[in-house]
Amino acid sequence: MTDLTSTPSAYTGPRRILSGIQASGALHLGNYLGALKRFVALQGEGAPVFVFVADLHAITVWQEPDKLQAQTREIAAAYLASGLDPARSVIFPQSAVPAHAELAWIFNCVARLGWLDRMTQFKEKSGKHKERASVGLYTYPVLQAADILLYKATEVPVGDDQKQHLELTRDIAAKFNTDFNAPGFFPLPEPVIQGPATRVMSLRDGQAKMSKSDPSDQSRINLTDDADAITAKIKKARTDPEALPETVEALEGRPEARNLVSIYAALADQTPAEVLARFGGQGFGAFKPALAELAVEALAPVTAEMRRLMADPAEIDRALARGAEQAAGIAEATVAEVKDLVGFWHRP
Ligand code: AQP
Repeated sequence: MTDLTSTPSAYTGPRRILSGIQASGALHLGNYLGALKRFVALQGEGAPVFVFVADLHAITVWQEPDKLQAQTREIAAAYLASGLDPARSVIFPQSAVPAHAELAWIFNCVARLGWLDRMTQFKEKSGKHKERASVGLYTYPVLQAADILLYKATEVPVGDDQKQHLELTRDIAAKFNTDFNAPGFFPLPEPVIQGPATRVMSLRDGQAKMSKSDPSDQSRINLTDDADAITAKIKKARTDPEALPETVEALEGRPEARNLVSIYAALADQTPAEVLARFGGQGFGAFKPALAELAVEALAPVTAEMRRLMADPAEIDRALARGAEQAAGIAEATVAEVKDLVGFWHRP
């Protein structure tokens, strides 16, 4: 990667927070703790929060056309049910703001092939048959850079897996500002990767990320799981035979134990040290039921509210339409400035 981003940002605009989740449905505990719960916390931070449903990103892998709209509404329902307030935050579907695709094209001409070649997520997602992957899957991080920079976002709350993409966004911003002699035009956004659950791991393998594409449903807690399913999955979660240690350092080399302690901490708004102060010395026979109870308590209201919203999507659609209009106003202004900088023709 180039070292463009080591240059301090000359951007002087206001703070803006932005993030999104793909419209591929199937939200899990990793998305809830690593993304949703944190978006809601940031809502009170004094900077506007933009949260979109990434349906353009979703189609980088095949999506059934008759399901995509419902999946988009489902993510929006998760936003609302988790506590995002459409009166305070801008919630919108990515495809409803055409400027995302427009800026992504211009960024495709700024980003270098070598930069994209290094993206580990493409390698993981395309697997052994990369020649069969869509071109969109390859340029996915360029669209992500457009999503962020259209709104001149300064902070992007994401899970640990998105760190490399954020670095690419910063490189694209820095190169654009340099190439078009516009110092400080785009900010160099900061990834906000904080809290005990930036990387929630699979319940079956403490070395693998909890992910919707894991073939084992036992590996994850879905936001659609009921109390019995959540309890059963936590009970069956892989662990080691030792009792929980007294200190965080002693979790070293025990990935499954670390994962369950981190999940507990994130759900209870505690630090892992606080969790171990209570459970250190106890076995998983005591810890797992406590964790299951906490997970059910935290997720049941979100799941119930999502179901209510999905049963009558008018409320979701109103929030999305309002958000799309607000987002488009800002995005179109940025694209107009970008076109001027690039030198495109415009009506005299
Ligand atoms: N396991 C995780 N722990 C913490 N955060 C996570 N995120 C995803 N998995 C975890 C965060 O959730 C946000 C939205 O993710 P996404 O749906 O846009 O895409 P993703 O990261 O590709 O989600 P999955 O489940 O991991 O999908 P697959 O299986 O397709 O790869 C992001 O902020 C992400 O960091």
